[in-house]
Amino acid sequence: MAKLKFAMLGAGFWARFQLPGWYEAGPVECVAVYNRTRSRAEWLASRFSIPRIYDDPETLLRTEHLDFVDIVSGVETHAPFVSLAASHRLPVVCQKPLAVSLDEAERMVTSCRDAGVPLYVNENWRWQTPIRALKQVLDSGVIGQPFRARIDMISGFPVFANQPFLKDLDEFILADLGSHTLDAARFLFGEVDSLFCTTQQVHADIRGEDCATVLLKMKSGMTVVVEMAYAENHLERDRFPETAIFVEGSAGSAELQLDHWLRVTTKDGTHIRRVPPPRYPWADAAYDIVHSSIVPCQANILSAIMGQGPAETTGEDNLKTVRLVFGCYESARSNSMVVPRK
Ligand code: 89V
Repeated sequence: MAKLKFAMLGAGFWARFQLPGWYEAGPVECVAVYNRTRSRAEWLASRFSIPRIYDDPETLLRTEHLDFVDIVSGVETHAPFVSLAASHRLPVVCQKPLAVSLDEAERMVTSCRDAGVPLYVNENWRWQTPIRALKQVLDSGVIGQPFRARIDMISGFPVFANQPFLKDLDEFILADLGSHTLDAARFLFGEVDSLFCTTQQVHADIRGEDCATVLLKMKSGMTVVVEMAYAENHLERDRFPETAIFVEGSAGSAELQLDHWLRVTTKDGTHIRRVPPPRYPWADAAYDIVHSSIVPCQANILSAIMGQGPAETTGEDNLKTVRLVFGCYESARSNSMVVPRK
């Protein structure tokens, strides 16, 4: 099968994991890389044998013959780069968070839809092996009808060491991590009716919030609490960046515990198994669970680009998660329950 040719726009921290992720995901070839700082693009190109380097995205798109574009640059570049790819009528895969504001995200999705250009979001959290295993348990019906759940990603990990730009964001943990955890909530439990959120800033030297607590009232009637923190404090059970999830159902409970243990309790007792992610040599061991989830996420997007079936994390789908993220900011600001935009 002929390889799909793509270009990567951005050569920062995530590019060096998303790139090998594409090679695991299917028949692709990265033929060009753009970065504003050319030396970073050169570094990525030499490490992954990418033949051509650009420091201007317009020149890249005018010159190269591509099947799709992968945007891995900073969030402020997502809208202009998506629009650039769309003007070349190329399917475009964009990093999360999709946009700097809800209005901008809405415009990106609408303009791609109107132009008939497929837009996908590299929203990988829901593709984590343990989260998929938990979803299978819920779908099997063994714990009955879920009525309450708690999702937490509370970590003391020094997240700013690898991603220093996160310190400068006015909106931090809900945008960066909430994009993932709220998407996982939608994946596991369906759509949200209304929400309430509080935020805190523990680090003195950052601009945004590094702690958030969200109460989701789901359309199904379920209550879901999502807790997030990057307070860089000392936690006994810190396993960055794993998500712990506890679900109560009418006939039992299911719990995803740290170190990938999945416990399912029904009237017959507790069944315990370990559901670890695959290990890839290119993944950073500290981010294993996240880096490994890049592969099935990109494989799913690739099969859609190749016309072999729908993708889960389309722009349209991700917009529902973006509405939750910005609904949370609105709730925290107004100290009130918010109905996310429809
Ligand atoms: O996956 C991510 O989006 C990362 C991290 C896990 C550090 O939040 O930014």
